[in-house]
Amino acid sequence: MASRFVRTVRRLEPPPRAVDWSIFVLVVFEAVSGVITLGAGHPANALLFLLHGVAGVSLVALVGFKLYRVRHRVLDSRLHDKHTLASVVLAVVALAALATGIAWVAGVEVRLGFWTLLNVHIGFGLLVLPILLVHLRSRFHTPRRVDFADRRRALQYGALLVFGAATYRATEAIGSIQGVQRRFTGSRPLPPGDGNASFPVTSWVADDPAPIDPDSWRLSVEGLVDNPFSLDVSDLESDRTESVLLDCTSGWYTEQDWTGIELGSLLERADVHSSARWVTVRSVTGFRWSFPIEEAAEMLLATHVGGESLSHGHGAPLRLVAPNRRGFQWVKWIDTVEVRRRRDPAQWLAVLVSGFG
Ligand SMILES: Nc1nc2c(c(=O)[nH]1)N[C@H]1C(S)=C(S)[C@@H](COP(=O)(O)O)O[C@H]1N2
Ligand SMILES: [Mo]
Repeated sequence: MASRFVRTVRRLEPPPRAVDWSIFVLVVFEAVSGVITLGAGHPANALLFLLHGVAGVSLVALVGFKLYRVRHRVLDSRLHDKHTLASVVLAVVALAALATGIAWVAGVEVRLGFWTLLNVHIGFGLLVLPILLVHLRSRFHTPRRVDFADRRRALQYGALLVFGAATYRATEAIGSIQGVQRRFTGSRPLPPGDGNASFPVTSWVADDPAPIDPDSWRLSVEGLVDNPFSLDVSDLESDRTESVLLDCTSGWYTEQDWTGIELGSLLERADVHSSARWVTVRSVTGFRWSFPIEEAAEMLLATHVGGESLSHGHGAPLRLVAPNRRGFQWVKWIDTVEVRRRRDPAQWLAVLVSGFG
């Protein structure tokens, strides 16, 4: 019985070079799709999250074939060479990325201090591709046509995909049996509650400004406008309340009532040029994100959450509410709205380094 199983599995194993190159292709796909999903908050992107998961499970099978094949080279010290260590590090990091991703989908609840399992998955995931490139420098074999051009290959890859999809679905089912709901982004709901205290103060990397003095704070609306102007705290007339879901890449979400002013009303007052296409919303810390102007016009600059004035940690006196955008784009402690022709190219760098030094 067991040996029959092993024989069946071995029949599904593609030849070594095909396994190795498939691993490479899937790792590149996982790295790229993983990074893209971080910025994807709209349900129209749900397929990308699904493919990322299915490809991850398929990788488990391929990595299993690979490790089984090279086991002697790792376990027998006489077969070691100067590249063995890097290969072992690669195996450990790749398995950690796969295991944490799968555990997250399965609903496992562990926290490593400040970090959720999803954060840890992202961390290991980002390491895999660079280490794999180092590994390839010493273990490179050009792909050969004969390893791929074979009818049997199609069957093997078909089986791999079915395995990936079925196992991914089963893993999700395990999560939901445990009562862990997830959005298409993978994020889990926080316990229900309203207002400042009901969701964590979260910063993308290191942003942590001193509380903002309401007497000296100004909001400046500038850029491609005929009528630049600035407001102080007493000018903020919050008149719109909306229930909007905030979904952080750390893996949690919360739906809150946000009250504030419509960004579009400020743009109207500023009289934007016809050449304007983007709006950058910037924090006192330099942290910023840009949005297409039509989308930005619908957004809320919030002063209140759940009927309470925003706390400092949640972005007082003014923070962006950006529906269908990931949490890191919900800029806190806003002091500038800049109308532009193009997207701000430095924003990725700004969100990563903001708060350091
Ligand atoms: N200026 C600034 N705004 C920011 C951040 C930041 O680090 N700096 N973090 C973002 C991230 S990652 C998230 S998830 C949300 C979290 O909002 P909260 O702290 O009110 O929960 O704020 C976003 N806005
Ligand atoms: Mo976040």
